[in-house]
Amino acid sequence: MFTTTRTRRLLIGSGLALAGLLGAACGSDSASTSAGTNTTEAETAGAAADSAGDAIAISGAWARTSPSEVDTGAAYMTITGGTDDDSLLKVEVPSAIAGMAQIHEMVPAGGGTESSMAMGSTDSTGGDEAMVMQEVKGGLEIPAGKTVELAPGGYHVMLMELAAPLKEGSTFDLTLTFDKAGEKTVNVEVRTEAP
Ligand SMILES: [Cu+2]
Repeated sequence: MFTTTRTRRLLIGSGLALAGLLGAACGSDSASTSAGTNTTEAETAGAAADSAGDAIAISGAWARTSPSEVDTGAAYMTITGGTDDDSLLKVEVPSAIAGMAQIHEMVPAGGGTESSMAMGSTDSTGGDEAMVMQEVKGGLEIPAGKTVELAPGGYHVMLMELAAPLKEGSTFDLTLTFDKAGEKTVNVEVRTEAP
């Protein structure tokens, strides 16, 4: 799964025009095959922001199965900005799934943040570097035309007070509220690893 994540990050780094490619790649794991196809689209990167009505897009939403001994879980997705800069203000989860949801980010331990929590080994990213997670305050920025990944080891939607363990193959809705785009509902699939 890290191969996929890294590939996507490389793609993201190479230009605004990739927003479309990433959108097209959602649902299958074809991002790795699109690396060589962006040459011509890159030329139109400047025009991408001009296309009227480009809405924020959310793809690949999934949540990791949760062990029965914890009452927290995490959900991930890819958010691609629309025509305007926007920000994700809050995430809501049905009470039948969890008591509350927060937007979190992973930061290196010892980063000087006061409100961070130590990360449990169940969500380890596999590295030796100690990471802690903290709530993203004031909204998660989604710049116009840029793609923001919520992925293991980075930003995620923290599900707290789970009503029951997240079982593989089940699904639930999350409601995302953006500053400008308003409310968007995404269906989240529970999986053991990234799609
Ligand atoms: Cu978290």
